[in-house]
Amino acid sequence: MIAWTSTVPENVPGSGPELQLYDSSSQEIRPLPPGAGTGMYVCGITPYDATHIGHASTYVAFDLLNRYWRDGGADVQYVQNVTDVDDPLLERAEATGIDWRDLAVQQTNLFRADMEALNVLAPQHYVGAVETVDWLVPVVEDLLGEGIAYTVSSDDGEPDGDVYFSVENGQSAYSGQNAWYLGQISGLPEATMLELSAERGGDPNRPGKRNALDPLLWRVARSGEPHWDGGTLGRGRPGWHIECSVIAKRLLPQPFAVQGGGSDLVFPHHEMSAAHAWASTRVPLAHHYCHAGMVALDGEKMSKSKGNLVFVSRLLNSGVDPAAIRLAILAHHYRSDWSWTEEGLGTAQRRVEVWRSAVRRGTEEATAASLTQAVRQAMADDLDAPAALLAVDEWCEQGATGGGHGTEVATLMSSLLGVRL
Ligand code: 5CA
Ligand code: ZN
Repeated sequence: MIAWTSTVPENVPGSGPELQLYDSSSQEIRPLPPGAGTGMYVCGITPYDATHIGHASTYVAFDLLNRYWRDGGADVQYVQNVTDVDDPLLERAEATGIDWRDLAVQQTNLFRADMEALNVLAPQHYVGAVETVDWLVPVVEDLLGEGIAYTVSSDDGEPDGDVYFSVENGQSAYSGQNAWYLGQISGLPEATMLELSAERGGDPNRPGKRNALDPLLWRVARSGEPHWDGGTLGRGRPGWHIECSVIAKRLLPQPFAVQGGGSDLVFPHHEMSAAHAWASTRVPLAHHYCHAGMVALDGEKMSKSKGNLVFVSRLLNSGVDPAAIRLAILAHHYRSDWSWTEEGLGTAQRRVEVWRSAVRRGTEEATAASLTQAVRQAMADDLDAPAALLAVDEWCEQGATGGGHGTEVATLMSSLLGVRL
């Protein structure tokens, strides 16, 4: 699958301090270990609906990381998936009478256009689940062979042969340093895991499973559902967590630096993706597990049933400046949960204007250099975009007094913050 197109950030002279980044697994802000590299896997969309501001906020968060690494001269390896076959996509296609493949293509195209408008740097590898079934089947076959996965047959009306990952065998089969255990990534108590599993695509109550939390690796073919050749698994389609786990470890050196996504993916998705990768290779999937906060609308969780989704494409079509959308997002720290409001967008629109005229006025060379340092310092501190924005605001008020160096500041804004004025 091809990604979207993006412009390589212009070089800003000098470089910033070492990045301190929050890791959900250790619950600490800390630097990446030496030699961790700059590989990043960010969980992509399930393309059944347009990109809402919550999705956009998550991709903008990881774009800040990408930009900070690049600013330090790193050759960032960025991989993102598209969950282009999964229950929500198939259900939406069925409900709207559109072929699921067409729906996925339409929505992925819309997502690409949104990412381009928001100036999010493209991944080097943009991979659909349906492209990777051949990668995944042997991994599941091996897990079955080792007794870490098992097939379910039960008289619940479902066909026999769905393959599940055994969390118990996954954590007891290998021990020692770095060994995966249930809770390693999420740190959650089991009762919460059970609730989240039911809410987020799991099937804790399915009869025949060894442990309620065991996630699906391979779903054998059902009539009316798409299916692929699964070798000894029989025809079927992949489970969700194994998809990301297999794509990530196939395209990045394991362990890679950062596994990312929204905080709704901490459990079960990232917990189980890490479990699968560890069970297959006895190597951790990633060094840091990073999560962006959830975006709501006017204080209420954005949800399809409430119909309160704010789509990026709709904002763009109504003439909203993409730089203002980006600034409205960046006004919140990436880890905080926040609400999209008209007021927040209004503030961002005014900010764009103030920044534009300050850049036109220009600044002294030394003032541009100290602003650059302040922005880098803020970004190195767990990607503190709100602090970076305040530093720029202050510069607009006090530092943009002319002097011919406005272009340097515009480059700083666009290269590190992705804000194209
Ligand atoms: N395809 C899977 C990941 S493999 C998925 O979660 N798709 S998604 O379309 O539901 O979400 C795409 C990305 O946006 C994920 O990283 C998810 O964590 C993030 N996300 C979803 N809703 C929100 C929200 N309200 N606020 C912030 N991020 C969100
Ligand atoms: Zn994922």
